[in-house]
Amino acid sequence: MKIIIGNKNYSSWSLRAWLAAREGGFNFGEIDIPLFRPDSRERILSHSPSGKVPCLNDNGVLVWDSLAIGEYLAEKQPALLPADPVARATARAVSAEMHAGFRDLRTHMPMNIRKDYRGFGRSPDVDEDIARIIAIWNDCRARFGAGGPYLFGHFTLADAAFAPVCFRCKTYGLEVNGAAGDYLATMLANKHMQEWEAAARAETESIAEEDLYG
Ligand SMILES: N[C@@H](CCC(=O)N[C@@H](CS)C(=O)NCC(=O)O)C(=O)O
Repeated sequence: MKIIIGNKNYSSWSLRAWLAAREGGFNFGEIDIPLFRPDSRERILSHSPSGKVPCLNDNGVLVWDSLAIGEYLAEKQPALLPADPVARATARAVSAEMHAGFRDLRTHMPMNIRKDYRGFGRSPDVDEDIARIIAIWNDCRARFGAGGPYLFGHFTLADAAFAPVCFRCKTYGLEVNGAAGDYLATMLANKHMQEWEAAARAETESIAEEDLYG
C-alpha cells in the first residue's frame, strides 16, 4: 500500500488520509510530491487520476479523495469508524461537513504548520466557522466520547477530518477552552500528529502562494 501525498507543511487533505492510515495500523509507503512546482501536476497525474493528492494505491487499487480513502481504510480496519450506528452516522456527518464546508477558514487560515501566524486571518465569517467547529467537538465529546479522549472515544475518521484544524489552531493562536480544548490538546499530543508535524518542520520547500501572512 502506498499513499501519494503533498508537502506535509501545507497539504491538509494529505494529512487526513495519512493519519487515518497510520492510526489504522496499516503498513504503507509514501510517495511525496511537492506542490506548486512546474512538474507537480504531471507527477501527481502519473499516480492519481484526479490530478490531486492524496491518492491511495493498494496493490493497484486506486482510491483518490481523502473521504473515499478513509472509507476504504475503514472497510479493512472497522475501528476507524465508531461501532454504534448513531455514532457512526454522526462521525460521517461531521467528516462530510468538514470535507465540504468551512470555506472562510480554509481561505484565510490555510494549514501552515511551520508558521506562527497568531492573530492573522480573523474575520466574522472565519470566527463563525471556528465557532461551528468548536460546537461539533463539544457535542461529539459530550454525546459519544465517554470511551476515550477522541471525538468518538477512540480515534476515528472524524478525528482525521479535523486534524488540519488542530494544526491551524496552533498556527493562528486560536483559543479553545473546555472539552473542545482538551480534545485539541489530545490531538496535538497524538504521536502520529507529532510525527507529521516533525516532518513538516523538516521540509525545506516554501510555497509563496500559501504563506499568506509573510
Ligand atoms: N477533495 C480532495 C481535495 C484534494 C486537493 O485539493 N488536494 C490538493 C493538495 S492539498 C492538490 O492536490 N492540489 C494540487 C493541484 O490542484 O494541482 C480530497 O479530499 O482529497
